[in-house]
Amino acid sequence: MTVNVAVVGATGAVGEEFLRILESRKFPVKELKLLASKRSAGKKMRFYGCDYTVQELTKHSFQGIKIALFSAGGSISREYVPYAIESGAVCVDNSSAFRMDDDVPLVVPEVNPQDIAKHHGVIANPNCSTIQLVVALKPIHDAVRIKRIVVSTYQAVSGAGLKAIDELQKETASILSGHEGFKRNLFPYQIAFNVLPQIPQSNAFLPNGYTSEEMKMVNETKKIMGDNSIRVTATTVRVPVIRSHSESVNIETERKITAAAVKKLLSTAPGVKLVDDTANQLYPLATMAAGKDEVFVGRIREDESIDHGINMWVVSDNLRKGAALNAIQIAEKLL
Ligand code: NAP
Ligand code: 3JN
Repeated sequence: MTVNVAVVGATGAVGEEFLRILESRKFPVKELKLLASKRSAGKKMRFYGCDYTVQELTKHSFQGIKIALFSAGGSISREYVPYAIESGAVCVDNSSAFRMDDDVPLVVPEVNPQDIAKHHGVIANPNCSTIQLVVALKPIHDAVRIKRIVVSTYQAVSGAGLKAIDELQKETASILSGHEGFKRNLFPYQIAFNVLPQIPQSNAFLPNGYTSEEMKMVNETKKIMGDNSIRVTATTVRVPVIRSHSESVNIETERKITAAAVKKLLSTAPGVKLVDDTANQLYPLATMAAGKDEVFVGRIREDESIDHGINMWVVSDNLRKGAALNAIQIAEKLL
């Protein structure tokens, strides 16, 4: 069976990845519709060696569409997902617009595939930092129950879109060539050769002092794991890396689990690639995960400051498993 597919936000960092993954996974596309803003209408994008013309998104864009992959931000999803559903499409939405709605499944296929069936026309794709965290932690939670998670992220600039990649590249080149006065458009401070403890870059801080990215990780982790009792705290940080988010993760479990047992569990866990050979200086890297599908886990060791604690290092390509791949895996399960 082949189906008509629409990609909303096709010209963006996630949109471009959607096309690559639809193609490489041979998703059964009958007709493909590429949608973006008026600015990009008429632009050509390649799919299976052919040129496809980007069209302006309107409320009439979804006639005949079976699967709509949304990745153009929350306000676009809030406005256009209802039109897509009305036209008979099932939407997989990459934005935070519906993630915490009770009647919208928030799905990572390795963790809670059973929730897909509960959808009413829209399935939410979690935040990239949450996805890689829960893929790594679900097998441990199932084995010994996780009581508390403390996570700090090191997030690539591509998480903030194509303009952010451009700003890092241009600012780096400008600094290296000795020019002064580079004009930033996106990040509040220099991102080249720097580390910014603020994500997103605008309107980030909430009354509790956390950023919205941090609270997404807290709330989404509980919803996907189906366990509100897990305590989660997060610090999200932008680093001058183009692709792949890295995370330092500390967990406290109800029952004791050794580092060796965690390695054994994760060596066969779905979607996980264990890279943990410290004798040979082998551990996950952003460069290792970029362009790959798996969540890479390593540096697994017992937290010697508490009775039942584990530390680990978790890395994944934020545009693939963190966004486009996870959404397409959901769509595959839908079909
Ligand atoms: P991006 O590179 O800035 O691309 C934004 C895309 O949205 C472009 O295709 C843009 O089209 C389109 N767009 C903007 N305004 C539009 C409008 N009025 N009507 C139609 N299309 C419009 O951003 P990105 O990194 O791809 O991310 C896009 C969204 O995906 C984010 O805002 C977020 O909601 C979601 N996202 C989720 C995750 C995750 O963690 N799961 C990760 C990254 C992003 P033009 O070319 O016409 O401007
Ligand atoms: O900054 C990152 O690394 C991830 C960013 C994700 C993002 C960016 C803009 C809007 C989101 C998201 O997925 O939560 C959103 C949003 O839809 O709220």
